[in-house]
Amino acid sequence: MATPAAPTTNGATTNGATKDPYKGALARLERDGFVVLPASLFPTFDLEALRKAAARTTEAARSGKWPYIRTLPKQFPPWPQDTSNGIWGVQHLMHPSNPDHMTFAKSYFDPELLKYVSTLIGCGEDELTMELYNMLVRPEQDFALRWHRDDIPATATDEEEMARLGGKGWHAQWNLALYDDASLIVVPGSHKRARTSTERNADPYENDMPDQLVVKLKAGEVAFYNNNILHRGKYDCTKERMTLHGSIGCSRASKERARNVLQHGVAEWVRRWNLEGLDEERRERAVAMKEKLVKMGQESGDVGFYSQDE
Ligand SMILES: O=C(O)CCC(=O)C(=O)O
Repeated sequence: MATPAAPTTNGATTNGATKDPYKGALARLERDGFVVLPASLFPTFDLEALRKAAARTTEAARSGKWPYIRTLPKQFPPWPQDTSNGIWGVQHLMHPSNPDHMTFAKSYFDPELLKYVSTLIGCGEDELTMELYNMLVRPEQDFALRWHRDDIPATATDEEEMARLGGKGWHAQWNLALYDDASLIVVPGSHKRARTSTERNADPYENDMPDQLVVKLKAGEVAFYNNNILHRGKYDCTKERMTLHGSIGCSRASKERARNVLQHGVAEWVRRWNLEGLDEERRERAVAMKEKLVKMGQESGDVGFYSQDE
């Protein structure tokens, strides 16, 4: 009998079944709804520089000097500026008024990352569209997000869920942990099916959902996940967290994607961004990706919010 293939962290198998790491990652994303890629696949990520930039940006956000923030206890945009309960995220890392924006841009437009993104979306590299680059940070009090799918409301019927889950997402979303991070919790496989009655009827903050899995990232690892997998965030205020939270789309994406992206307010500044300072290897492609985002903003008009009051 043949020896079963031994999966490696990046989804490749050791007996030759899937030698292409990009396709291996895609197979795992499709099967489980998420895939964790080791730091060794991204040798040009400069973790030290990113940590320093992240610390400066977080400090500016906590002290009121950076206005683009996710404030407690709100889960979805728009976030009020009231920081009395603290923050759990920092928005728009690549905004030109952030002194560290180029350090973040260098990692966002990383050529190796873009190869994974392109395979995971199923989209040519020339069709990639800039979307969002934010950071999820340690709140100053314990905090949790409810179980959710990013773009399918909890009120959706089984049929509505299946209709949305059956369509192509046309984007890739990832968490790049700058410190070890065990905040993201998913139900593997739930990106392909409607919620079970247990999931539907569970407490929105259920701590023990059947089959739930904590995505444990070591510093430098990248988790790509389907943003409509059933998931939540649970944050321990004693544990440092600086996790870069990015998404990239494809020019073939629909209006629904435009709302998901533009509700964060990125169109308001991206037009003014000239990407000066980005190295030549990244710059040309980055400019093309940015132009597609500008176009999305111009064509979409007022997109509203996914869940304004939560
Ligand atoms: O904290 C995380 O990693 C998950 C964040 C999340 O679920 C969200 O922003 O919708």
